[in-house]
Amino acid sequence: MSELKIFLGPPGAGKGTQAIKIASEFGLAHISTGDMLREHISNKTDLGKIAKSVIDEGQLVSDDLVIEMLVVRLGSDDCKNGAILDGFPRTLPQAKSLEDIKNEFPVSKVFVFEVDEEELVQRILLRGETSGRSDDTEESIKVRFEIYTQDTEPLIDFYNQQDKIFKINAVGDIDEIYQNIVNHFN
Ligand code: B4P
Repeated sequence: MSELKIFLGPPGAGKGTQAIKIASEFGLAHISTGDMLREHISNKTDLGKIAKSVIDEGQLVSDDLVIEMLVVRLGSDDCKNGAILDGFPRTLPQAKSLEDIKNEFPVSKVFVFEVDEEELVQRILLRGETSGRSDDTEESIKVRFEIYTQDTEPLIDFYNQQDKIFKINAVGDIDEIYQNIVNHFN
């Protein structure tokens, strides 16, 4: 049985930043569906060609494609000790797809990253100056926030009903936020 921890939060909340550090600390796989999709785009795969314009507009890639990509990834050897899911699930159908594999990959905890919108916009625009990410634009950010509220935020209720939510104040010093997650990780 390989437990999954989910990092949930709006774009720019620091999920990726913390997931890399925590995965290394606990010897878990770090699975970022955003990173995987960007890799498909740069390798110009069929999935990458579909995903490119969707991501640039700030929309979500279709559930079927992302779910299939994730399930294949979970089959890798490095997921045997468990994994951190960074950016998945983002919709109810995605969350339900994890229920289908819960005997092998149960979700044990969901960390919700809380940051106010003004701070998020600043972070993403700052990152956009150096990352070269074509979705870090004001236009795309607006759509990404709307989609977060509409499609992803309801997952907090979904996992609250299973008593799996732990809220993290994700504003402030990166090392302090990291320590707070470590203290409540298991
Ligand atoms: P992601 O790659 O997941 O992008 P994101 O939501 O913007 O989060 P990200 O990980 O980049 O931000 P982070 O909080 O780490 O997704 C990109 C796109 O891919 C989506 O819009 C969607 O189109 C598609 N996609 C991905 N998953 C999908 C799915 N499951 N279903 C459908 N489509 C999917 O970091 C933000 C910045 O803040 C960084 O620059 C960091 O340095 C900085 N930062 C972090 N912590 C900080 C702190 N404490 N103080 C100040 N700055 C901080």
